[in-house]
Amino acid sequence: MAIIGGGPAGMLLSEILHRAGIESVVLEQRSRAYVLSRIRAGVLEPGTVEVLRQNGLGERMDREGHAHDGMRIVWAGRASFFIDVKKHVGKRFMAYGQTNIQEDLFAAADRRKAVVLDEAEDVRPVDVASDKPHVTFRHRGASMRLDCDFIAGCDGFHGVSRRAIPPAVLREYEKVYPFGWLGILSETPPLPEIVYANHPRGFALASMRSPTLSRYYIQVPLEDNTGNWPDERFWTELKARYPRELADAIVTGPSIEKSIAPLRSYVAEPMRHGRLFLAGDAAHIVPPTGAKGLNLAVSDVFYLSRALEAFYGRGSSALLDGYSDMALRRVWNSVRISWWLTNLLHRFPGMSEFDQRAQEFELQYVSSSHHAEAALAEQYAGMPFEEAA
Ligand code: FAS
Ligand code: PHB
Repeated sequence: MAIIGGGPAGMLLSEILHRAGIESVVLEQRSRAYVLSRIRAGVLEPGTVEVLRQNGLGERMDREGHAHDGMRIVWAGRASFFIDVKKHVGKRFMAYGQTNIQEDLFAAADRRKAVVLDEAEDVRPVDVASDKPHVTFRHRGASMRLDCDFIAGCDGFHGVSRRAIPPAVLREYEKVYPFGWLGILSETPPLPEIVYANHPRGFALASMRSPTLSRYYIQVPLEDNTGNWPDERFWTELKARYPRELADAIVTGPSIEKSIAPLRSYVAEPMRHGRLFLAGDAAHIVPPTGAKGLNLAVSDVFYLSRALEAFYGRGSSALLDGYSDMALRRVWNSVRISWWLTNLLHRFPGMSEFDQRAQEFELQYVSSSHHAEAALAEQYAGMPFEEAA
């Protein structure tokens, strides 16, 4: 198995395949330090938590992660409401940073002396539609070729794998949002809950990485940049978007990371072409409003690894043949809820007062209807993985 990309999708796939006795080589274009420097996701669905535990990656997560019963939404300065995932779904989700998961995956790979080639250059999947695909690349100045049975494209949105699917075959669906999220990390005690805010000044989110590490976001215009946001201005704006009692509870401090992520929804179909299988951001991108990006990478890897185990273990290619459709059913479900939450919680340029009030009364409905809350709780927790037929 050739795995292009050493982010969460690629490294998790390599780990799970190893535990099934299936060999893989991971080709990562960046250094390990660079991969670990990226601050990204923070919320794990119960399904993701189980996959990590089942594959020997749960010990530190269970020790350092923070289990949550649900998340809170505040809007228009009103009293907040709590989406009680535990009450409606019977499960809790986990706040545990993607960086920690990446560290845990690298540590597991080192323990098993995995073949992970960092700083692999000019990686190219070749003959993916044949039954003898291979990957060419340069590593430490030498030109290399890796012959393999299958190629997993785990190289993210800007990777090379998706481009190996012929344009006549590839179908792309995209929506670009007219704003981004300015995120900061600060060594301050976080609010006790994950709190989303819809405010006329724009969206805000309070989250955490540990009892001493907070993660906050505010919606900013697409053309904005971090240079416009000294810490003082960020904290003032963040507090302005929360009701007084929550704003007063936010502990401020120097930022240790500050970045702006653009928001887009994107899905590439199919997620398979010949012996190339896409997984994670290589196939789909969601606005982080629903905390789905990393979780979808895990569900893709769960389905793909199960299919590969059936192929190598029982000679059955049925799950490989069904991989794309099965993964896409879960992808589109997450893409839809992420799009819905993004529309519900953000202030769009050109939005009228009517639009703002309509948003607020949709929130009013979700906060007052057991059925609406249950539907949102089920989606936020993530739909159960499909059984193998
Ligand atoms: P990744 O992009 O993480 O990893 C792909 C890897 O492939 C990278 O290491 C890259 O260097 C490598 N690669 C790329 N091209 C290559 C090539 N040609 N050859 C070899 N290697 C190559 N999700 C959330 O749930 N919540 C969030 O708050 C959140 N914030 C985000 C902020 C940003 C700025 C970004 C970009 C994403 C964010 N996400 C968030 C989504 C994110 O967590 C992804 O869903 C997750 O990283 C997906 O993992 P992978 O599919 O492994 O892709
Ligand atoms: C995070 O903790 O980074 C986070 C939490 C919830 C989201 C997105 C990001 O919806």
